[in-house]
Amino acid sequence: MKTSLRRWVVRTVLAAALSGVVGVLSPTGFAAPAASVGVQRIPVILDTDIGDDIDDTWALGLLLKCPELDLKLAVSDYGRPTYRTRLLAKLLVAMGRSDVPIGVGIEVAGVGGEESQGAWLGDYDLKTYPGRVHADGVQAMIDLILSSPKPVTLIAIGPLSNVAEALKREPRIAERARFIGMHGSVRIGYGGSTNVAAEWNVKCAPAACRAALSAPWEVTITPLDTCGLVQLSGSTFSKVRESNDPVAKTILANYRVWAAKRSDLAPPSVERLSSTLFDCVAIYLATGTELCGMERLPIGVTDEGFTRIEPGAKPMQVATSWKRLESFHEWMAERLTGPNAPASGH
Ligand SMILES: [Ca+2]
Repeated sequence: MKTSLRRWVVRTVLAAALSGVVGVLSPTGFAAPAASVGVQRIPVILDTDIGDDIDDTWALGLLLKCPELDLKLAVSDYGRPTYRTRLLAKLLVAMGRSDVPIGVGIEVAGVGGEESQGAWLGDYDLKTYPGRVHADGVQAMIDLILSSPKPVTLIAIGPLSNVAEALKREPRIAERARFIGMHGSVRIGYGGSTNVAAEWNVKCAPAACRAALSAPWEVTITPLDTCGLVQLSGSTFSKVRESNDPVAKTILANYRVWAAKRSDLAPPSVERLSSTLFDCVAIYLATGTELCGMERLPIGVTDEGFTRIEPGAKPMQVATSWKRLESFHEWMAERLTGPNAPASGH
């Protein structure tokens, strides 16, 4: 190797290492992502009930910080399509990713209530969104999955009305995608309780959840057993709170607005700790599973919204325990305050 070439290689590898894009250990010990050195990114669709609990907003930000993942489409789910899609749009603008196509999810009768991030959303006009807006978000999901050269990962972090509708319209999507969801309660309920619960995303639409979990795609879920234990506090929370990163700042601004409306869900001090960040675990599971204890379990869905281990039900990968929960908190804080993933196609 010529000296000049060798110098260039050394310089490039060093620069890559310093910017955290090759598989070197970062200061907190995590293998940094390898997105910019020819590693294939995973095409992702996010299906979200953003605008109710605040964890979807954290999860969206986290997804934009994962260079392994290439967000191709984000669709609002579980009704209130106008509010949720406007919120998605304004969040993506604030987070510096207004190139991401978004889709309007289906209306769900009877779903309404207060807009807990309405004070941040203001009178934002969806027409001003620079990216593409699909009026039929379900069809956009189907079209993307069927046309993608690589299998799509569908990350679903809400009740599954859109996903069930998509499977009904076009069952072949299950041959072309894998499903990762924040759903259920297998052995643990809310807040680490040993009473299993009819978890919200399942309970709101049990039939839709049953359709999604039993479809013939690879299914991975984080039930309350793992996602219900995630909460940033101490140094991991303050790292995000003190960050000047636009994604972190947008999350915190929305968190404060949301907490003022939702004192029933918000912790006592929003400046010291997060609420439970259920949905962020589904994002993590699209990148890897090493921090979780995974089990392959046959899971059935009852009409009341319980997820039971049921012989004969479809087996799926279930994150039933944490191997290293504190490492997950550190990973989240590091990602949320790190660089944005490149735009799609880069
Ligand atoms: Ca959610």
